[in-house]
Amino acid sequence: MPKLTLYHAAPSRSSIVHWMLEEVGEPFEIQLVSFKKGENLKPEYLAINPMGKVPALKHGDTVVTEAAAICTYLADAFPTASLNVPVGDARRGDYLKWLFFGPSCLEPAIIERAFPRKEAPPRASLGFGDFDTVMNVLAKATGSAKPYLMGEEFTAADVVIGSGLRWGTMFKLIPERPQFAAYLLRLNERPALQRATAKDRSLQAQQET
Ligand SMILES: N[C@@H](CCC(=O)N[C@@H](CS)C(=O)NCC(=O)O)C(=O)O
Repeated sequence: MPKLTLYHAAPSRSSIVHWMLEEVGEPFEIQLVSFKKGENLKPEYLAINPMGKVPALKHGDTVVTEAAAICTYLADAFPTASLNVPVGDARRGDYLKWLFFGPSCLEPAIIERAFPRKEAPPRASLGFGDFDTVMNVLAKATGSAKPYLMGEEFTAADVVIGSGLRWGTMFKLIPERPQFAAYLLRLNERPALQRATAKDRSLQAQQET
């Protein structure tokens, strides 16, 4: 079995993958990358991710970067964990839509809210369109989630979208909507998320020493 290593800063966007790995349930190692010590910009790490960012995942000789891509990869690589919608299943289109919606719409909308530009580019030129539309689309999707985005089955799409919504809620960057609150409550009940969050707390102390 090829070894799984997560390059991680706790907590950060790599916490998305930490949660995903806990859901997958295969053994994995964590290699902490300290931003404070500049480890993400050292040649050894740039050889793994030339972007100088976490997360990165090593699976045997395969290296994957970009949180949503890693979640998609893990869900497909470990199908027995039932976290993907396989090729050939008609629901895969919707599943991939949510996996891409995370980094291409939800995250940029939140960042735009956190650091508004003096002059906002025209809506048509922004991939995420506008903040309110992103929130409305997600409120509709989470409001009709039964109980998850893809129905009864929890998938990698919930890890990606759920992480974005959790993060935006934590920093009060997204509006309070009953649909978001109910969906996040369901996600917070997942033992894998609870394990990853608890582990992140102790890792945070460790990585700065
Ligand atoms: N597009 C990347 C973004 C990763 C990212 O921005 N990671 C941050 C942590 S939240 C980072 O490594 N920051 C360190 C830096 O840029 O110096 C992804 O989705 O994985």
